[in-house]
Amino acid sequence: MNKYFPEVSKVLYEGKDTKNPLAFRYYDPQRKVGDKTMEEHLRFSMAYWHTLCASGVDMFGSGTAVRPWDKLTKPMDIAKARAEAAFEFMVKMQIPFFCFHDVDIAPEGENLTETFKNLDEIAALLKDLMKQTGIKLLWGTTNLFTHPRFLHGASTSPNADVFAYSAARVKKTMEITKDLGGENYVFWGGREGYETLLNTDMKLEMDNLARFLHMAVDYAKEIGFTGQFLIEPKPKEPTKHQYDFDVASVIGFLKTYGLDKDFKVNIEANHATLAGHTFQHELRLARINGLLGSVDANQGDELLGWDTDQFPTNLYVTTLAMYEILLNGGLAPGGLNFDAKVRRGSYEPIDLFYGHLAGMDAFAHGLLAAYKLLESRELEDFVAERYSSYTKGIGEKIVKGEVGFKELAEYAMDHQEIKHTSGRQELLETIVNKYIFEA
Ligand code: XLS
Ligand code: CA
Ligand code: CA
Repeated sequence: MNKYFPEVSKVLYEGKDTKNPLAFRYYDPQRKVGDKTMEEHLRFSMAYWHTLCASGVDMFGSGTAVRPWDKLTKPMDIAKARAEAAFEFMVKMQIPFFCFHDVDIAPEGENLTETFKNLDEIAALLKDLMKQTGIKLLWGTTNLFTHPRFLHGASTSPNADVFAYSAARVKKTMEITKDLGGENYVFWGGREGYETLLNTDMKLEMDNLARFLHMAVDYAKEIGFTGQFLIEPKPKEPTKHQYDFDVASVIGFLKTYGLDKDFKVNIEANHATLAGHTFQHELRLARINGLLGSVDANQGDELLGWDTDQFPTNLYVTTLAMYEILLNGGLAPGGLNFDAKVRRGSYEPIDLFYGHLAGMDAFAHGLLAAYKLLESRELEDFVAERYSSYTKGIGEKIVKGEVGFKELAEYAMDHQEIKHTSGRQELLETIVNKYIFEA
């Protein structure tokens, strides 16, 4: 496997003092952190769409990326070259998982029959490459947003034929995901939302989205697909408002429609920021509700209001993300999928390696810092003490449900002098920094 990226050999761990730009400084796959190796903690995954398919096209300019298959013209030849290149890339980067949309791996045909035939052919090739390399499928998903047929949405389209067509596509990708041993299946509703309420039956659209997801659950049972179903929240882009706005909206939706036992969430860092939350907030909310399933590891730009899907390099953010993930007991069967693309100006194949390397080292560093932070219990002890009034006296009675307003009012009459303690934010930030410096 040295055909597509001959300029790069396998990227290895060389430690933090290495001068080699193509070596890991922190990611040492077999290094034990607690009772798991780094590889087991982090479960890195490559996103097929960005790494193999993105051309660097933007609203103002055409593609810039130079790729090894540029000279090929037949769509199926390109698809095969991409598949082989994907596995060469993952082997060289030591990435153990990948994720794909149906349209990333194979070109659409003239009709569903042709599209499915193309998919089957490439899926067979992927299966073979997976067997050769031991690389696994983290999740599959269906692209229900690029083609003009989805211009009004997929399962939330006002047109029932689009609902049916979308079902056919999800059914097929689910079958392929099952056949490839995929550990999860993702639903991201890029066009499941609206542009204006003036033309929108919001109630029917949300009911239909739920109907669609129930049908997916039923079909998975029918074919024996046991992977975890994940919903990926995003507040907007491409539509003005998306129903899976953020983790809180998804929790409400899943509970309203009786889907909360069958789904967890796939949290993308950049989507959290678009929703006006920190990445840690979204991870925390999902975790405390038992719904943290997987992560799309990337970052946005603080000055831009759109989804830039950059490789994650911010150590503060990766540390606090790993802190939540460790408290979650890990992500498996989910993982850390680099839903990230190189910048348009980083158009050379080698930039794909630099991008993933940056992200992998940033998360490995975050893991080390978060592990030590948790081991020290400095934050946990502080928080426990901060809420200790609920472990005794009136607080304990509140928690145990032993008092109501009447008893509380009586108690308050006798305890009107309230004593606070400092929140110590600056001290706590210094503690977090200390573990980041030391990792
Ligand atoms: C787009 C989403 C998408 C999902 C999978 O913003 O991140 O790529 O992860 O459809
Ligand atoms: Ca994503
Ligand atoms: Ca994104």
